Amino acid sequence: MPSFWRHVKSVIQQSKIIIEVLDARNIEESRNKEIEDKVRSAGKKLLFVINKCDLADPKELNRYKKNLKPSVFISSKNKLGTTILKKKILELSKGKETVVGVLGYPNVGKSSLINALSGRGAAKTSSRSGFTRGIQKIRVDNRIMILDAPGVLPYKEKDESKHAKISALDYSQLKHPEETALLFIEDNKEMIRTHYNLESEDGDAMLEELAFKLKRLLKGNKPDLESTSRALLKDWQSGKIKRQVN
Ligand SMILES: Nc1nc2c(ncn2[C@@H]2O[C@H](COP(=O)(O)OP(=O)(O)OP(=O)(O)O)[C@@H](O)[C@H]2O)c(=O)[nH]1
Ligand SMILES: [Mg+2]
Repeated sequence: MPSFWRHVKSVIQQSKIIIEVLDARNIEESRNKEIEDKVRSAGKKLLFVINKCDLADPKELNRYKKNLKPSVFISSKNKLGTTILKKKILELSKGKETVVGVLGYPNVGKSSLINALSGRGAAKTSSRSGFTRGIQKIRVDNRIMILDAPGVLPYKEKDESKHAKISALDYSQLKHPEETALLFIEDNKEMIRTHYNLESEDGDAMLEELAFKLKRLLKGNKPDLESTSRALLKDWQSGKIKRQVN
């Protein structure tokens, strides 16, 4: 069994409620059905927490608010929604003391969520002996204990473009940045055109135009498409580009 599955199993075993953290900009794609199945078959309660709502399109969020249940929408960055989340956890635990495991893809904001809930940096909380390496236990209040765990990808998923899009794979680690950036542009033309103020219609042309805008050029003033692709995905992953359409 790969080590990340050992973490997942251990977190599920120790918890009564599992929070699956999802990225508000890519809610569906950041769901890990393997984890959801494991949580359900272990008889534990599953709560969806949609994080990074400050970066998402409110209209799209409203659609999910109706359809994805139980769910809480938050921004760990702006500390919005954390009181509602605590209330929801206590509602699920029927007011009793409870242990909540936090799982999800890498980089969706699991640790940030825990910091926002506990009101302090999780980094200050040391891992306790007896726990699987990588899992941290953090007290939120007198009734809620939270387990932080490393991010997990679905077992057989090897989709670089998808992982880059949901920020699970860092822009600097991409093997095929240009291919990934072009797929990303194709799916998000309007958003990217607006953000960078581009005029081109076609995806390839947009990437070239962006290279000139960002002054990412090779000898002879040729556009450096690889470096431009990484720059675009960096801006996306670091939250500079919002989904909001005004
Ligand atoms: N804009 C915005 N950024 C956020 C939010 N929550 C987290 N981030 C950013 O997302 C990045 C990842 O956050 P982490 O909390 O480290 O994510 P994680 O899920 O614990 O990541 P791993 O431990 O690597 O799996 C950081 O750069 C955070 O600043 C949020 O609500 N809004
Ligand atoms: Mg973390």
